[in-house]
Amino acid sequence: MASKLAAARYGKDNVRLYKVRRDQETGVHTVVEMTVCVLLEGDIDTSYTQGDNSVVVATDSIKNTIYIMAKLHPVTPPELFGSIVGTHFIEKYNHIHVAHVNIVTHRWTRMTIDGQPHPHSFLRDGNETRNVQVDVTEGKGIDIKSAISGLLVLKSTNSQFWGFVRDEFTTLPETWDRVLSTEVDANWQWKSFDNLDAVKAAIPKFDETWSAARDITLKTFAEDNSASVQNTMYKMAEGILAAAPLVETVEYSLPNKHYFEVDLSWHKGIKNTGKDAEVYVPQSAPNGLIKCTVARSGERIESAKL
Ligand code: AZA
Repeated sequence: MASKLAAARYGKDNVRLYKVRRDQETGVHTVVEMTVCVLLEGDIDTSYTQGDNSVVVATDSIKNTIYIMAKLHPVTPPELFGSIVGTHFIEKYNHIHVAHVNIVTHRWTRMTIDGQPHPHSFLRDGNETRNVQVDVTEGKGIDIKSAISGLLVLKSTNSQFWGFVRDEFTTLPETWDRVLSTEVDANWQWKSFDNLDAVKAAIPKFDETWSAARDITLKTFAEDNSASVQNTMYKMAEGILAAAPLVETVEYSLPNKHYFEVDLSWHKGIKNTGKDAEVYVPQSAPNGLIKCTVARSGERIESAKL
């Protein structure tokens, strides 16, 4: 059978990394924990088609390189560290042309003890992560997507959903007041950077934009009297585009985590629906899943890219 290798990339996934910075004067420690994936592309086809390992930088060496880079360079902001790691691979190996670096940064929030920030103790306050996908392409530049993932939120009122299609398949009642809960997955694509120096010139923007995106997401969620998940997420994305000029597109992916009313009238006529609803049943599945990509031009992005 005639066949050819249509696409190939390889590397090390789930590289766990922790770095501490010890301020010698104050004794204050700062810690970062991340999970890194590096996948390489280039003139590596013969390793697949002919068993030619001379073109393979072993995935073990890729893992070692991540630790060496973390020791020699800052690991924050993750957009910078991803760019440093990716640039290293395309510069070090002539036959490697693209490096894809994914970094998930886990939360370690400084403890407050007796009202004071503790110098060396931290807590995991939730499963939310800060993620980046950095693609470094020889001769093209550095493409960066930054993300918030796993930020679980709920509001107990100011969410409506009515006016939707009603036909012979519809059972969902219209509502003017419901519980709204979702786990925020938001990402923003930066304008392409020419090289590592261009990324370095933007260093302060990465933390600022992550912080602004998180604040805008939470403020919009809390303050919008939501017509739908669709409408509220669009307002969030518009807010991020307005706040961050170097960002080209913003994407949201929001599960609608349903909380159903439960009729308890079978027990002594208890009222627990409509305006009397207090006890609800959180649903684990199925859930709605609402996605969008918002761009500056207003042009619709092909759905295949979602
Ligand atoms: N959007 C919502 O906000 N709520 C819903 C939907 C929807 O598309 N469908 N059912 N409930």
